[in-house]
Amino acid sequence: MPRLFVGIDLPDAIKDGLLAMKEFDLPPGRWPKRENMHLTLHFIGNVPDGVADAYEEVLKQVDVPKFDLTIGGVGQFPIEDRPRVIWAGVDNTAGLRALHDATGDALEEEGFNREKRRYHPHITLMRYKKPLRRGIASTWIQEHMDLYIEPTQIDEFVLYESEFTGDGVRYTKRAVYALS
Ligand code: 2AM
Repeated sequence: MPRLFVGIDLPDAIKDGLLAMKEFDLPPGRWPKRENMHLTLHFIGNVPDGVADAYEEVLKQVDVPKFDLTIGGVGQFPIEDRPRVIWAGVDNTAGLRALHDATGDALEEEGFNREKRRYHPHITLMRYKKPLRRGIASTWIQEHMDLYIEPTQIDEFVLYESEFTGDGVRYTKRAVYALS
């Protein structure tokens, strides 16, 4: 069963900006490979081949204009507890919300159950198998709070397939959809 998610492949300028922060004063964890860096719109998970085909098809209906993506600030998940993930923030602009809503609506037509929690767009930078001790990342987070990467145009979105390989996770593009 393919494991799917819908997301945005980040433009080079954003990947460059984020990779420039890859510093060694954070405890070692897993930082995504350049080619894997993305923004998730909807995590789908494992679905039968027929459902994957239906999702792939229905996403062609999405008709949303190109928009600018702005990166700003960093944070952790869970927010109040021992972090498992350190992320870069993404401005939840009208353009991004339009794409998030339209892709969610399209998938729902084929039976997808949308996440009930509010969408909190973020780009995962560091991931820890074992949560860090409380406070251990807070200095790094405070130091990088002023992260800002200029608005960069997004002109497509992607249906990704995620595969576990001996060499870690690999995201392949099952389909790419142009924005209008
Ligand atoms: P994350 O980076 O914040 O963990 C592929 O797994 C992508 O889908 C990741 O960017 C991941 O976000 C996102 N995702 C959202 N919900 C998920 C879930 N329940 N399990 C795995 N990945 C999830």
